[in-house]
Amino acid sequence: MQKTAFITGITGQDGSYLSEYLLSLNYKVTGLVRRNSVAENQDYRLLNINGIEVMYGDILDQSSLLNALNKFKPDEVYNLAAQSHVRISSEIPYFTSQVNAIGALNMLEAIRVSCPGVRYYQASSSEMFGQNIDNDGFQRETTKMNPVSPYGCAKLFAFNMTCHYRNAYGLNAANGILFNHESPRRGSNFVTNKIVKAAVLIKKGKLNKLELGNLDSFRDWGHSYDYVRAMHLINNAPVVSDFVVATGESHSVREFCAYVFKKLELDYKDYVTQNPKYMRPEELKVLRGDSRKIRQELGWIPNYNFEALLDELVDYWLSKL
Ligand code: NAP
Ligand code: F7E
Repeated sequence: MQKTAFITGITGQDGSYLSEYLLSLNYKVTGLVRRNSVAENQDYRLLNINGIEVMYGDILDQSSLLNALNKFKPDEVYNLAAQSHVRISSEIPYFTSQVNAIGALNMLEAIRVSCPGVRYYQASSSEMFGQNIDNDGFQRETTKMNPVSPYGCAKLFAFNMTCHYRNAYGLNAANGILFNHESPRRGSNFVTNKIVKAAVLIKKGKLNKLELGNLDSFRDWGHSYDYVRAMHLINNAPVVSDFVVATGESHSVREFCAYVFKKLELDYKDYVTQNPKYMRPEELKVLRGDSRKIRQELGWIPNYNFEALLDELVDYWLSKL
C-alpha cells in the first residue's frame, strides 16, 4: 500500500530533496507551506517537482498542524521547519526559539493527540554539541551537548522533547543529529554557497572581494541528497532511536575557500577579507561527526565527499551566473 509522508519545511533545501527522494520511492508526499507576500517565493524550490500536495500552515499555528494531520493522515512525519541560520539566530533569538523549540513541541503534541502511531523524524543538529568533542576528535550520539547559539539551544529543547515523547508516551519519535549539509539549493547566506557564488562572480569579473567572518572554524560538510536518504532510513529504523549523520571529514572555512578559488585558477588570499559583521557572539569551532551507528545499523553510505560536493557547487554557479 502507498505510504504518505508529511513534511514541514518542505520548501527548504532538505524538504525539496526529501520530497524528490520519497516520490521516487512511490510515497504520496504532502507538506506545510508558509504564506509569503510574493507567491513565487513561497515554493520556488518545489517548482520542478510534480505530484506534491501542500497546504498553508505554520509550525506555530497548532490548528494548522492538526488540520494537516487530519487531512493527509500520514504514515511518516518529517519536522524540518526551522529558522535554520545560526548567526541570524542571535539577532532573532526569541523568534528562533519559538519556531525551532516550541514549533517542534507543537508537532509532537499534535501527533500525540491525533495520530500517536505515526513515525516522527525531528531535524536535530550538530550545533547542539557546542564545543564538546570526544577525546578522539569526533562528536557522536553520546557526546555531551552544550550549545553556543540560540539556534542550538532551541534545537536541544526539541531534541529532548522528542526523546521525552518517545519515552513517556511511546511515540515513534526519532532524532537525526545532522552535521552541515549543502547543495546548489542551499540559501546563499550560508558560508558554502556564499563562497562559491562570490568566487564565480570574481572569476567572471563581476565582483572584486568577498567578505567573510571566521575563516578558522571547521565543519563536517556533506550533501543534502545523501542526508535526506538518512532521514528516511531513521524514520523507518526497526528500533526507534537517534542517529548522527556525518561524513567524518572536517575542513576549515579557509580550506573551503582555497579549494574553490584554486579550481577557478584564483588565489583566495587576493580576494577574501574579514568583516566583524559576519562573526558570531560565540563561535562553534570544530565539528566532525562519527556516523558509525547509522552506517552499521541502517546501512547508510554517503555518495559525496568534500571535493565532489565543492565541484558540484562550482559547476552549478558557473552555469547559473
Ligand atoms: P532551510 O532551507 O532553511 O529550510 C527551512 C524550512 O523551514 C523552510 O521550508 C521554511 O519555510 C520552513 N519554516 C521556517 N519557519 C517556519 C514556520 N514558522 N512554520 C513552518 N515552516 C517554517 O533549512 P534546511 O537546510 O533545509 O534544513 C532543514 C532542517 O534541518 C532545519 O530544521 C534545520 O535547522 C535542520 N538542520 C539543517 C542542517 C544543514 O546543514 N542544512 C544541519 C542540521 C540540521 P520558508 O521557505 O517559508 O522560509
Ligand atoms: O557557517 C563560518 C561560520 O552559516 C559555517 C546550518 O545548516 O549547519 C549550519 O550552521 C561556518 C561557521 O553554517 C561566514 O562562522 C565564516 O563557523 O554555513 P554556516 P553553520 O552555522 O555551521 C548546522 C549543522 C545547522 O544545523 C544549521 O541549520 O562558516 N563563516 N564566514 C561564515 N558563515 C556564514 N554564514 N557567513 C559568513 O560570511
